[in-house]
Amino acid sequence: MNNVYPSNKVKVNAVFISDVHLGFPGCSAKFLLDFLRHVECKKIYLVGDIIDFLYMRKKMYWPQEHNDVIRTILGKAKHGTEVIYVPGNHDEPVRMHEDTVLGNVLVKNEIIHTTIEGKRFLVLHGDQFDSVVKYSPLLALIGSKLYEYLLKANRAVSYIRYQLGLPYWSLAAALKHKVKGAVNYISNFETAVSQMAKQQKVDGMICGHIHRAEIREIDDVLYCNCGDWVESCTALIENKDGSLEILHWTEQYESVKKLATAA
Ligand SMILES: [Mn+2]
Repeated sequence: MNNVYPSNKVKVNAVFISDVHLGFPGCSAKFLLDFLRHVECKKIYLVGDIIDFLYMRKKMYWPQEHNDVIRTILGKAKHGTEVIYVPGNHDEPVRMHEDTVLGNVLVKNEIIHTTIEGKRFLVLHGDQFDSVVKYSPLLALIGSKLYEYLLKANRAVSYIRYQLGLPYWSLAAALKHKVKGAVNYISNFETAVSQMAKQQKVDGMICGHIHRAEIREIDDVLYCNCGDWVESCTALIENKDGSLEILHWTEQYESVKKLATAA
């Protein structure tokens, strides 16, 4: 299901976003800002790789839009939204601040989220499975120079498609699905995550890390991945009725724009 939210707000219980990669040129801050401005929720979980310290160690990159993302999130935290920051491997330095509250944002390396229906989900970034899942060319790609070029090409393609009035399409994501090793890796990762959910006796897992949004039942547990804001611009949401759903914000964004022009 893909609801279109015109001028009104997306009202949900909880929002889960991961792999934003602020400080990395591939970050789609514009779409994320638009999403954050449209969403109203009780809780926001930042599921890791929000700030790309790994990239910034190599090169400093911090445009205004990246600052605006931080300001918008802190603004929500100040005005009653509970914000929980679950760091990932690209923002690993934050992990040593577990249980600290930074600007109304609570840092937790992992945390249980209970839905309105009472279902329990373990929330963590997902790099914890890197040692279990066999080496992945896909993960080696994320954050590399090649990935950066790929995303640049992606932006060029997006711009042309936009000019032609075609919907958003991710070159990087499309290529990733074509690489055989990547597909195997994704399924191994999903299996490893689900096994952990069973061990921890939770109803499901919510993670990020592999830049691929998904909600799928695996072996009686619900595997949820928030996706990313580099290629796919996706968020996982818990609706008012407790159901979980993936929002593809580029689609929402375009629908809203079309409605606005039609009006
Ligand atoms: Mn990661």
